[in-house]
Amino acid sequence: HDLLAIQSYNALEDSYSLYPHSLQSLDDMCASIVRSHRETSQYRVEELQVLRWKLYSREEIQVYQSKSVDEMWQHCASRLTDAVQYVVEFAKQIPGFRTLSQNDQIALLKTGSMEVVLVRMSRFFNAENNSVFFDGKFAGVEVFKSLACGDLITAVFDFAHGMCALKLSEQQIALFSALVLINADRPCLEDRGRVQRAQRSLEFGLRHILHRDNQESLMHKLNQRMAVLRSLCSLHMEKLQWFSQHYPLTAHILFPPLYKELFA
Ligand code: CLR
Repeated sequence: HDLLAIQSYNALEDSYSLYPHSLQSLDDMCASIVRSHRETSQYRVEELQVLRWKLYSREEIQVYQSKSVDEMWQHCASRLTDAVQYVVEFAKQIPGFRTLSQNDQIALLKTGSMEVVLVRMSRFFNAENNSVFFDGKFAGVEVFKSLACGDLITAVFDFAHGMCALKLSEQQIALFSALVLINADRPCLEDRGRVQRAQRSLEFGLRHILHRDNQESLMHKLNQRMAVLRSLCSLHMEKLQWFSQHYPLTAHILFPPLYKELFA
């Protein structure tokens, strides 16, 4: 698997973080996840804040809209793949992830990496004018017109809007992202028990920071968001199948290998 190069990283003994016994180790686990999130999130929130005024002009939107379907798909698939690569980096640093078998790591990434990209999208989203940071400027839904999957784009933008409304802190986003990835309900897991133990300690961690922030009611809302994420990702897979049927050559030859490996 070109995907992970998992073999190359240092399999540290991290069982202590799998079973946080004390408040101290729970704090440590949360801190390390927050650090990994920060290191792999491409842009800091403050940086994105100052870029908010950068919107695409009429002419620039025209350029995107006049691209052919397969040209625009190829472009977006490669942007998405960049984002997925950072999520893979993040995953590798989650306590407990690297102690899973390679098969289980890949199974979790196949279903979870796109979901985490969508969670992260809320950081790159301006809910005031419904635009997302894409290729260096903020883009509305119209920029993605030539993909010919308006329903998916609308659903993705709605999701980002809903996430923004929760006004999550970076710590909360980090723990939530980890929990989206480490999910014992995913298909094709060899050692479900191990994933479940990791999931439980992450849940514990998220509860802990929500409690500290006095926002325990968010837990329920975040669980609801998880259900929406699943439906978005199956819609993404449906669109990808549609695209591969109509443009088999682009999908086969020009899509990034990682994109194919995870989603095809
Ligand atoms: C998500 C957060 C990442 C940075 C990032 C990179 C690419 C962006 C993505 C974010 C959000 C979703 C996005 C994507 C490029 C194309 C995709 C705007 C901001 C849209 C929804 C089109 C999807 C088309 C597929 C069906 C191919 O850290």
